[in-house]
Order: sequence, then structure tokens, then C-alpha cells
Amino acid sequence: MPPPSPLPPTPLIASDAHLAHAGLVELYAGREIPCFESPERATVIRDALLATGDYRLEAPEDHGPDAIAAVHELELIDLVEGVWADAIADGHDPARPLLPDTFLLREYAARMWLDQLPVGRHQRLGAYCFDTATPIVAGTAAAARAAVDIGLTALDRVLEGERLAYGLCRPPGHHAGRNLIGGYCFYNNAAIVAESLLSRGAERVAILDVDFHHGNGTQQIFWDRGEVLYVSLHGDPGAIYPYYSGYATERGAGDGEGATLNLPLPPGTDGDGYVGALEEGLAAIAAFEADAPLVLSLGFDTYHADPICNLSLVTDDYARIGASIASLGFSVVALQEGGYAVDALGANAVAFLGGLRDGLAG
Ligand code: OKP
Ligand code: ZN
Repeated sequence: MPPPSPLPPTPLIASDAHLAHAGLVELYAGREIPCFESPERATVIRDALLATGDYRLEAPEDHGPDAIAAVHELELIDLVEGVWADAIADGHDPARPLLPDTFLLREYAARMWLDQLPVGRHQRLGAYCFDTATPIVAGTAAAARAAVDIGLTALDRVLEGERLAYGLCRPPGHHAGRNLIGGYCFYNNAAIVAESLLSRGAERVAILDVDFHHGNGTQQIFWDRGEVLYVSLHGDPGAIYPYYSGYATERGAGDGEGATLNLPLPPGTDGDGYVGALEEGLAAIAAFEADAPLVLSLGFDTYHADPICNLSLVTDDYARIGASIASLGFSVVALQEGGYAVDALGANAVAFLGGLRDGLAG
């Protein structure tokens, strides 16, 4: 192992609360499979970063419920916080994760008042969830809250002067919308951090999303708001989850028109192809002239061996991508989203954050 670099250690904000968000299964193509979004993902990333000597581990501080309520509707928060208890009270097997068994589709929603929804939160789960990949267990809500606190604590460190802070959020956040959970996500960590920046006086905040998947939740939350630029590189939704959003034609609306930039990538895109598209995204961010740190939704599911994705990045590409993002000159609040090739997550995190860290220091 090379000697640690002389730069001061970068804050790595992490918590063990996520360990109880475990035993998860998802439904895929008619089968129940172990959930790709597992606790060991966060453990291997944390251990690999700490082994470099370049990071200092810090627990999140409790930021309370207000920052979550600034982004998510109260009934969604109430659902996340209470759905497990309602299911258990109604006889749900505590050893089994909870998934919705119905979804509130447009046809029904059009003639249903929200106050007609069933009282049991487990019975109305399908009104607030858009897929079968977002299992809930006893520890889910506390893990989701801790992930938000991780993001907000990382933000605090950057506002105190760090060029980079990394929040090891789990569960991830970018698929969660104002009133929807899905895609392993409950509270939208990156959106909450961006909103917190606005509440602390920033006028223009940019979010860059380099997770393999389109952050449909982040896009929805800021869709009609010009003060937040959302730029996402992702697998082409024509063939890839979340299927119904992430097309290049989606550019925001109203005050937010032009403040959403989607850069869908063809299957097999390699490092050169990726960096080419990234340059377009970075140019848009530079032109936006944010007056706040960059919020980065960071996924490693762009990796060639990721089990649910189709791009072709290799570990060295992450160092380049990190360096390229650093060249923007913004301080960065980097928040973990996806990445499911567990054996490679540590090396990819070390490469990416190392490139970013060195770039920001130089
Ligand atoms: C969350 B994040 C897998 C189907 C897709 C949901 C993927 C959520 C990704 N066979 N299931 O953006 O990494
Ligand atoms: Zn992803």
C-alpha cells in the first residue's frame, strides 16, 4: 500500500444504523431474490476508505425532522415512520420484509380522494411506493433518518471549510420523491442537502448525479424550481430502471425549465464515453454559477461488473471522473447512492474519492 498522502484527512460520515435495514428481499421477474442493496455494501466502502489513512470516520449529528419535512410531504414521512408498526399490528411476520402488494395507478387515483386511503399504513403503502424493490423492515425508518443526518453532517463539514466531505448514506436517496419511495430509497438525502443549502442562504445549488440510474426523485423534487440545477448521467431509461424518466427531452418546467439536464448513455459506455458526457454535464454546472458547494449523488453501479447495470467503467476510470469533477473548482458534498458489485465497491470508492480529493487539494 502506498504511504498516506500528506493532505489532511477527509471527513467520512457513517453510522451503524443502516445495519438494521437488513434481511431484505426484492421481487424481480416473478421471483423473490436477495436485495442487491445490502448492508455489506456500506461496510466494504467504509473499511476500504479507512484503510487508506486518508479519511477520518465521524458519526452523524442529529439534525431533527425539519430538514426532511422541507422536502417530503408529511404523509410520506408518516408512512415511512409508521408502516412497519401497522403491518406488525395487523399480523405481518416480523421476520419478513414488507413490500407493497398493490399500486395506486392513475386510473384509481383520478377518482379517489387521499382521505379515502385505507387507515393502515401497510394497506396504503402502494399509494406511496412505485416498485417492488423497496423492502421495509423494523430498522428501515431509523436507517433512512440516519442517512439524512449523514448527508447533513457532511454538508456541515463542507460549510465549515472542508473542500470535500463524504457521506456514506444507506439507504440511498435519489429515487425518493416528495411523496414517493422506491428504488431502495426512502428519504432523498441529496435533495435534503440541497434544500438545506437554500435555507441557509444559497441562491443557486447544483446537484450532479453520477449513479448509474436516473434520480427520478431528485428530478421530481426540483422539476419546476430554477434555483436547483439537476444534472444526471445514467443508463438509457428506454431499457433500464426507472424506465419512465431520465430522457434527454425532460428539461424541467416553469421556473425550472432548463434546470434539469439528463444525459442518458448507451449500453456498454466505457470510461472515454462517460467522461465525454460528463464534460457536457460539467459545462452546464459551470454555466449555472452556483453559489454553494456541489451536491454529488455518487453511485458505483456504472462499473462493468455491476449485476444490475450495463455500463463498462473500470476502477481507474473512477479516479479520472473524480478528478474531472474536482476541476470544476467547487467544494463537494459527496453522498453515496448505488453500486452493487460488492467486491469492487471498496476499490472504486478509493479511486473515485481519491481523484476528487487530490483534485480539490491541488
Ligand atoms: C437504486 B440506485 C434489478 C431491477 C432494478 C431497482 C434498482 C434501484 C437502483 N433487477 N431494481 O439508483 O442504485
Ligand atoms: Zn443506481
